[in-house]
Amino acid sequence: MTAQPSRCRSCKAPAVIDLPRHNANFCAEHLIQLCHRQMAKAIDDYDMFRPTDRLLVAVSGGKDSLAVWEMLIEAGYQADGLYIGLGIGEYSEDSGGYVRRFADERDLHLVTIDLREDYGYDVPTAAIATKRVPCSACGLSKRRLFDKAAMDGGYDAVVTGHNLDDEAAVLFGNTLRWEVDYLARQFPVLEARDGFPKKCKPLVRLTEREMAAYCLVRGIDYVVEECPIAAGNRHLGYKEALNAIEKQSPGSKSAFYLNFLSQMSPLLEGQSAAAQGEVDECKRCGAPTTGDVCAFCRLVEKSGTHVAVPVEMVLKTRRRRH
Ligand code: Q46
Ligand code: ZN
Ligand code: ZN
Repeated sequence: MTAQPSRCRSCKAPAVIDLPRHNANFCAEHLIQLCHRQMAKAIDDYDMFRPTDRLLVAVSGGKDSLAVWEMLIEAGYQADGLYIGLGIGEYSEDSGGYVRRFADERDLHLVTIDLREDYGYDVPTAAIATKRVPCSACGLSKRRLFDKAAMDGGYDAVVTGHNLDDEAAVLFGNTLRWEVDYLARQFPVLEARDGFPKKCKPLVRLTEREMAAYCLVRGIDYVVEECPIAAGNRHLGYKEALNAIEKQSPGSKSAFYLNFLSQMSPLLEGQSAAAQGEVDECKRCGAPTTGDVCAFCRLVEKSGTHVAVPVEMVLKTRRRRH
């Protein structure tokens, strides 16, 4: 007896993906519809933005950020892209190529910043020069430059491609350590305040697997390799742990994250230290800061005068520590 091919729940055509958490299979067309529906629900439920808003999508060249950019354009939003060249060896060269091709093919407006050309450093050099963990130097640079590009360009919100797997993994880590301050800020929308733009994550109801399938059926070419610095980090370990739980009990991952948003988040309102603290202006760049000079300007100062460090050196140092 031959096994029956699985059929789409909506139209009974051959399915391209099975989604145990929805207890259903979908064809390409209905997978695309499902992705759009889930994005629209997140935008609506968390009051992210309106059709007249100008959006700046932070694109890395990976599947999620390119997919959310395309989905927003298709849904009728005005969305430009922002790409930051981080100087992480071949990975950055490749990812920049994917982003530029994506924007060119669709005639979309892309804003680009290159850390080395525009600020005189790159992520591996900043990590060594400031003795920060590379992802911390990288995250600080990205946050500041996303904020600056959005404010300078008069955008209404910065959009990122964080998906359900990303957010559930961060929530898992924050919960394991009961990081109340981080938990209080872990919401798919951060409102604009004190010189920071609004930030939104429209893909929080969609999984990594769903986004990969979306890109496949839409023919979106993206950088498949992860950033080499991410290998072996805690975040990936949390994702694997959650995937093991999800396999045993489909739907657990979305329940863990979405029920946190509906049931725990309201109880944590006002708990964030950042929401309570006094904010000043950085003496050098005018960005909001709690000290005289912001952490980004201090990082640029130290890293810009440091000899350039190749990414391989950062990876070697990490391997020695493990
Ligand atoms: S923070 Fe870290 Fe990512 Fe930057 S250094 Fe690579 S892994 S790219 S999201
Ligand atoms: Zn179908
Ligand atoms: Zn500054």
